[in-house]
Amino acid sequence: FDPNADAKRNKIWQLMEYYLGPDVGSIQRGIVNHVEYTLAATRFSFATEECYRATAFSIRDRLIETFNDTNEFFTAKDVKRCYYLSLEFLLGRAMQNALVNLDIEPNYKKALADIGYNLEELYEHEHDPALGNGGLGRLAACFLDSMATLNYAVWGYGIRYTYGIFEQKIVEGRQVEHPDYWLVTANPWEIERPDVTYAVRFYGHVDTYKDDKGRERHRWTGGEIVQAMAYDNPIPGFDTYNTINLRLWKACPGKEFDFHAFNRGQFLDAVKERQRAEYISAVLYPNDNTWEGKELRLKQQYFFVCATIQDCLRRFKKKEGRSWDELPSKVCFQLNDTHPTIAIPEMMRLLIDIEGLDWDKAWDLTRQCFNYTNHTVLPEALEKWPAHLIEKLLPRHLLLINDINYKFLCEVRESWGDVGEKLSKMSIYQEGYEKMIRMANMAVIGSNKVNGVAAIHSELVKKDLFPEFVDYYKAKGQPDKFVNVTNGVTPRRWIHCANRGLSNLFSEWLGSDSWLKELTMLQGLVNHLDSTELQKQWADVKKQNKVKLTKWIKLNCDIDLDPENMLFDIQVKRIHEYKRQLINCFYIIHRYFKLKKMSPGDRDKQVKRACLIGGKAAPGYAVAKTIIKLCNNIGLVLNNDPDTSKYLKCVFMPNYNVSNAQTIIPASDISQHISTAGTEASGTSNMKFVMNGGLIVGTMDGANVEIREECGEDTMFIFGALEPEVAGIREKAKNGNYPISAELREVMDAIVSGKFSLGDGEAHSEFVGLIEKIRNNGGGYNGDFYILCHDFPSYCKANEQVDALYKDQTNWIKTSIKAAASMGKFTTDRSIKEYGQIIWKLEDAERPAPDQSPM
Ligand code: CR1
Repeated sequence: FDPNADAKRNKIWQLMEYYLGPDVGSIQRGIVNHVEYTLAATRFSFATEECYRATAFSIRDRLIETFNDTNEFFTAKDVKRCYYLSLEFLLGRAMQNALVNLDIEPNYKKALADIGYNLEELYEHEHDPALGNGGLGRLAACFLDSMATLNYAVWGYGIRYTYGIFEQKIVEGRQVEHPDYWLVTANPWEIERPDVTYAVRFYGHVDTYKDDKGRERHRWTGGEIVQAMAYDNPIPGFDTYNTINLRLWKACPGKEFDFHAFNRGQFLDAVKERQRAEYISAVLYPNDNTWEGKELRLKQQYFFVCATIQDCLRRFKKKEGRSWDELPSKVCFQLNDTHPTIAIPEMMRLLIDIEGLDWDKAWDLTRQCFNYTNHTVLPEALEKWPAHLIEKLLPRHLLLINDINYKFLCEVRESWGDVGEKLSKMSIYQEGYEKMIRMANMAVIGSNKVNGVAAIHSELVKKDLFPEFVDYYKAKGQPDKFVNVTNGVTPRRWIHCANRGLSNLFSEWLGSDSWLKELTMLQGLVNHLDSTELQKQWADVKKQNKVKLTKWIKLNCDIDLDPENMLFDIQVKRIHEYKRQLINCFYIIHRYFKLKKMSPGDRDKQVKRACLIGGKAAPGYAVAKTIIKLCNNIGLVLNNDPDTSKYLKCVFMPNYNVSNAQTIIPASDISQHISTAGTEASGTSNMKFVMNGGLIVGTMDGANVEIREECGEDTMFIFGALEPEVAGIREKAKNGNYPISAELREVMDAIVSGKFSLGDGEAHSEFVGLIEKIRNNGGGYNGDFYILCHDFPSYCKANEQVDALYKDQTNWIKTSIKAAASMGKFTTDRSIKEYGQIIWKLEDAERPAPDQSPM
């Protein structure tokens, strides 16, 4: 007890100028202070780059205040916490988002203008932090925004990769990968925590011993120790005083030193050996929706999960007098796909080996704390690790997995009898020459709730992936273990930051900006559908966005587009066969041929179209890289054809990422979401496009189905086989019953004849390979697994409907308004509310307005 505690506190209070003011003067003082004392730059002339960093630091100061106070509030209230475990967070740039959410953007703009800097220009100086591949990582980032906004006590946990997703350059039409060393300019947004570190062990062996109560215990020893060091990234909520955290771990050498090597005089070798530790958090694996069974990847998974669970249990135990029984009412974890599933045996290890709980108690707690989100049913994405690899790297975990599996299968046998076939499907082990650990089965067995990410996908998860589990849990009285939570996107970034013109329009016509927190309010726009003033403003906003993208394309691709007269048709997403960029290429070629055959007079009656494609291919995915080359070559042929280039252009936009997306998406008239039905779990850019006034050309897949339900079928150009039809079509096709339309034949023939190879022999043989695989479909062989040939004719029709509607501009604009106004469901605020209520059982933990007077 310190009798002077209050006096000391008061003194500290006086020393601190509490709460940095939001007024222009305070902001300017903050920035100039950082120029001088953080950057040590000269205060009378600092470059824009330095101004960006000083401004970022001054914003971070404000974030830290609300971050600290939010944490203190959560602790004082002892609220239940949820931890979102993900190997990917695709945050995108932070500056504008932070200013918007802290509600200080206008004052920063003024403060900077006054000293000669343009805020929008500063935004462009930020290196896009890209610690994710695609939809899964971006979803995690949108989720964080909504978790903070909804005042949930959630923290994200992941890895602070030194290299994010590679930068894509296009050289002679081909993807070239450049390492993304994003920390080169330092990261002013993070808070380094050298005092928050945990030891993580790899390899070694397991000893058994008897404790003082005579119980058999396990001790994992030996091997290598790596330290995980925390970096905090404050995530401010919108229109709230809450700021939550994304804690990312960096791998550092362990604290123990190899004295042996040192004594032998091999000091430098010893240091070199220790440096290998840093390799664990060096690089993000660049695969989207494909699993690569590399040992380093498994190391990454365990590394971040081990540090995370230790950190979360330490926080739980900090409050005195805790009983372990309280754990499920205070802590839960969400596994973002199976990537962090090793957390389940890790939790068991910590509870049993370290905390001394008995097995059954530990398993009971674990099962209540974990939840698992499935993001794909594609077989190539489902993680299966060789048991011997887990045994080598994590020997204690393999023992625990064996226990978990054995006890689970006993439970099943008890209630179901010996149902061999079903048991082998539910086992964590996939038997065979090489025994494999099925991470998805472990995630289901160790979780309280399992969810898919869109209605159609959640049904497929139950029907195709886990039917035995569904039956089993139903029989056990847990019919609601499998649930759906449809994805969303945050309107703060994807409308307010990306499309300020549209955001202002919404606020003006709806009478306030409350729609940013209650997106269903957009529906109010439908009342004004017939207002020519609204229609005109709507068209103007779209025009301006198209002009902006046209400039971007001129700068990055040196291609001229006509934003006044061309329909902008956009497909941006990872390049993957299931996403069918190829069917888009086929249609573009078909359209080109049609134009070529027309008289100039007829051409003039056609809708002019700019087909814009973008996305990265995994570096090891050869087919995807060939598709990029094909897009680029189609562009070269079309854009240089004097007969048609005015009517049809094709552009491959390089290095698609979050910040480019913020320019690309608002400029679309239509966007393409055309996966084979049943393959795209949800898609999230489909939502962003429609909110920004673009219409969808799409299949009945993923969230398209629900978007159509909300917006009306007249707002979407739907085509293609339905999910229940796909298997039958594949089967029929295999047996040789597979017509290819004359139009598609013409396109394929042209590709095979070399029309798009442009004298490049290597490209030519790759293109021919693509086509021949599809064409030779039959005779028991599924060369056209994604049924491009089947869906092509209806795809052409959908595209004709696009042209027909576009010719009627008034109707087009009204359709676009109606669709955007009906997107209320697709905010992550709705998704996260559902997670909070159905899965996490969290309470609202809104921090009250700060008390600015000294105590
Ligand atoms: C899905 O392919 C979905 C995102 C986010 C992806 C995409 O349709 O929108 O997840 N899945 O839920 C994935 O990356 C590993 O699986």
